[in-house]
Amino acid sequence: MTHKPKVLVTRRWPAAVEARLADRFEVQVNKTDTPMTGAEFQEALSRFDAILPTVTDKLDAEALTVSNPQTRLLANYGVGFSHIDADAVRAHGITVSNTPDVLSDCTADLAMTLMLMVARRAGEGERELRAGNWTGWRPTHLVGSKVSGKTLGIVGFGRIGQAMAQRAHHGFGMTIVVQNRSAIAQDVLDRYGATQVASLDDLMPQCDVLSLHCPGGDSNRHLIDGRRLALMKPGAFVINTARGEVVDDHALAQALTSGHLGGAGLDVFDGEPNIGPVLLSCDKLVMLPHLGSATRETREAMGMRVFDNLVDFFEGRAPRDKVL
Ligand code: 8YV
Repeated sequence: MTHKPKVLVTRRWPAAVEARLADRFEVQVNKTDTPMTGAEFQEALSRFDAILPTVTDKLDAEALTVSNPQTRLLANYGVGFSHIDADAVRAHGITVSNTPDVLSDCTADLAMTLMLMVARRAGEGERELRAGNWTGWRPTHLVGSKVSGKTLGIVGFGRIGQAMAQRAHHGFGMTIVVQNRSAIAQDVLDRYGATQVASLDDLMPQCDVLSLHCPGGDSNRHLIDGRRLALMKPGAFVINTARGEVVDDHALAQALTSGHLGGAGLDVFDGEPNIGPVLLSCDKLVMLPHLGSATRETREAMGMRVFDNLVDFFEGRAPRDKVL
């Protein structure tokens, strides 16, 4: 690199990563702790060689309506990139990279957390105790469902889906059934004693727990809708650590309040951080504020992975995690 490329970090990152970036690049960090607006992105696209967005940065077609952008790379801090308009970046010839692998363990850990909290009614129990309403131990109090040995349906069998299968099958003796848009090699399925079904409609009736690990975006919007939820066994659970738009909130709330579903656990929301009132009133719902990758180790590793992609790109190679 002859000159230091100009790089925009759109939110505060772990200090160690900000320092590493500053060694190698001319870095500007948005320190306001509020997401940037579309107009701010349009301005940034004309000034920075690379922008390092997060899931809160809506780089939609409008934000990307610029002529001759200076920006050549969007090095996304995160694995999911459905907040970036693929057609618009292709039209500009902008490269996009993400941060796979480094967050699979922690995201799967959080999906397990939600599954266990929901099945064992931990959210209800905590709320009851804090409200001072616990009257003491009794045999029928907050009785949940056993998870060990049950059937887990996984939608999307990429790295995170497989990390979930690893935990659920080898740790909890769960039977794993998967649905994925392409065929999964038999030796990969065998690692988790998993079976792949042909369609989502085939998967739904088989699961005691359904866990989502597919991409978001328009093509998967409301993949889990009222019709599909009705195909699930009575008392089944739904866990979403993927993207909010994959689940139809109203259909989910309806399936919870009618008693058809036994519970649900959500880490992601359509239109987050705004949570639909329809969800807030559901008792059998555990909700977390998008914490999937939120550990010190993972957030640092994600930043280092972005750094590696930047170095690849500005040394003239394809970024190792190029997705567009
Ligand atoms: C991140 C995530 O926290 O990587 C993803 O796709 O959803 C989270 O792990 C977020 O995307 C950061 O941009």
